[in-house]
Parts: sequence; C-alpha cells; structure tokens
Amino acid sequence: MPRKKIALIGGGQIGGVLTQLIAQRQLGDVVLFDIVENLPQGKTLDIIEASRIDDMNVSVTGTNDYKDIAGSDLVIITAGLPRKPGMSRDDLLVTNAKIMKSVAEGVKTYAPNAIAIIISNPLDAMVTLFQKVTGFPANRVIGQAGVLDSSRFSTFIAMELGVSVRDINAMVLGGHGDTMVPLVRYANVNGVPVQEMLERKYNDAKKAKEVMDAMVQRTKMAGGEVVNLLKTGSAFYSPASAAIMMAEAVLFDQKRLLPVCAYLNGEFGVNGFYVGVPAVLGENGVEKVIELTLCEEEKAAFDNSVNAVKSLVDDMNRLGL
Ligand code: TXD
Repeated sequence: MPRKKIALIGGGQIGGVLTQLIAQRQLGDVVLFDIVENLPQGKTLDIIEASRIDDMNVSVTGTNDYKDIAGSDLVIITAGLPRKPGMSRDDLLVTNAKIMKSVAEGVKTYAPNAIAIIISNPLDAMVTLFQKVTGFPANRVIGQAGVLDSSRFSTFIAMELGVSVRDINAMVLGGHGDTMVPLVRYANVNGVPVQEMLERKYNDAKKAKEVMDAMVQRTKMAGGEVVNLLKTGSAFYSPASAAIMMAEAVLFDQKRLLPVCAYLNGEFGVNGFYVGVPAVLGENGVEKVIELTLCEEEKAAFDNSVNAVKSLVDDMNRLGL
C-alpha cells in the first residue's frame, strides 16, 4: 500500500510537534507548510536528522509553496495566532479568520480530496469558515477540541482518584471555549461512575460534588492555565497528541468514537452548525454523530455552549470574514 501523504499547514509550535509525532509513528509522508520563509524547511531538517535514531522511514519536507501539498490524503491545520495571557480564544477571531481563508483557498486548490482536521482557534468558528470556503463535504472537515478537553478532564480525574488515566473514560462536549460541557454523569473508571467513587472516597456527597465541580472548572479553564504559565504561547504538546489520535482514526479507518467538532444536521437539536459532539471517525472523516441522552442541566449547558458558537459565527458573518 502506498504511504499516505499528510500536509500540515502552520509550522509553529503544534505543527512542529505534529511533524515529529507523525514521522516517529511513520503515519505517512509529511509536508510542513508555513508562510515564514525557511521555518518549515529548518524544522523538518532538524526532525529528519534524527531519522537514523528514531527509525523514521518516511519523507518529511518543509515548504512555503502550496503546490507541494498536492495529492494529500489528510491536512491538519494549525495556522493562526495563539492566545496571550488575558485573551480569550474568541479574541483571535478576526486575525485567524483572515489566515484561515487563505489556508482554505490553498487546500481547496491543491488538496481537494483531503480530509481536514482543523486545530486553529477560535476552533468552532475556524472549522465553519474552512468548510464554507472549501465547499468540502461537511464530513471531511473536522475540528480538534473535544479529544484534548476530554483528556484534560480525564487527567484531573485520574490525579484525584489515584488510578491510571488509561482507565478513565470522560467526555467534554460543546464549543471549544469557556462554555464547554464536561459530562460528569457519564465519566467513569472502567465503567464505575466517577461520582460514585468520589462519594465513597469522601463519604460525604456535598464534598464529593465540590471536588467534581472543581475538576469541571479546571477542565474548562485548562487552556488558559497553560497560557498563564507559558506567557508567550498556548498549549502545544497535548493539542498535537489529540490531533494524532484523530489522524490515526482517519488514516487507519479505526471507527473510533471520539468527541470532535462535527457538523450537525438536527442531531442534539442543532441544525447547520459545527460543535463538539461524540462521533465515529473513520476513512470518510465523521461517519456518524452519536447522540446521547442529556439530563435537563446538561442540555441547558450544551445549548448555552451552542449559542456561544452561534454568536461567534454570526460575528464572523457580520464582519464579512
Ligand atoms: O485544542 C485546540 N484546538 C487548540 C488550538 C489548543 C491549543 C492551541 N490552539 C490554537 O492552535 C492556537 O490558539 C492557534 O490558533 C493554533 C496554533 O497554535 P501554535 O501554538 O502552533 O501557534 P504558533 O506557534 O504561533 O504557530 C502558528 C503558525 C506560525 O508558524 C505562523 O507563521 C503560521 O501559523 N501562520 C501561517 N501559516 C500558513 N498560512 C498563513 N496565512 C499563516 N499565518 C500564520
């Protein structure tokens, strides 16, 4: 079977880690694109110079020319500014929308059959814009947010309960902003509800709820927590890992059920918007959105998050972006 071709648009922090992870796992040949001259060439040269050490039998090249992404099976987009301390993701809308438009034009022209995974913020709006400009079928345009937000939630739960994070199953739905919805009731440790484990640990339902609320809050603010520590950029190791999980699901047709930013056609009562929901990912991108029953409180939180996404998309349309 010929090797897959993977184009990475944006050769900054996340793009660099993505390149190295893809090469180390030999997922396919990589073309790293950036508008900054020599940056992608320098990063890819640095990475492949470890190929003897890391056993990387794939081609890894850097470019400033969209022509070089021709024929890509998968495109992962990280082009755009990251946040600085004090900024919300939504503050990036105007700058990153302009960048995303040019990226979408490039991908549409040179990789019209690719599946696209978008990472740039504000995530849900950037996914919407990319799909609109390219006109790609909605299932072929997917946003990465939920896999990372869910991994953050799982990490905090594992730390609190003192169990392996491998046994935690927890999902975060909704938009990739402060209104995101960590699903407390569904969070479990190999099937055992986290809420029940917390109640046993503290033998006090009120205290257990406080601990869970604090983990939910930390999850919602987890991106900002890293931004405040780094001062000069945002998280990049974990977002790259999250995109790799999605890329593998697509490249190897794994049919994984993951929380991703997907286009909704009436599912969850939402029509015509991209938002974070559980979906089956395979060779066709989003193959099925999985609906689940939300209680009143969860539904209200989800609707609130959807409304935040809708208003950002409205802003984008109003500003003619
Ligand atoms: O989970 C998630 N979805 C995210 C998203 C988690 C963390 C960060 N997330 C967002 O990803 C972040 O808010 C940014 O919008 C993107 C990329 O973050 P990264 O940390 O990689 O940003 P960098 O290091 O600034 O890299 C961005 C690169 C940089 O090299 C620019 O030169 C390039 O984007 N860039 C462009 N590339 C192509 N085309 C154009 N027009 C362009 N403009 C800038």
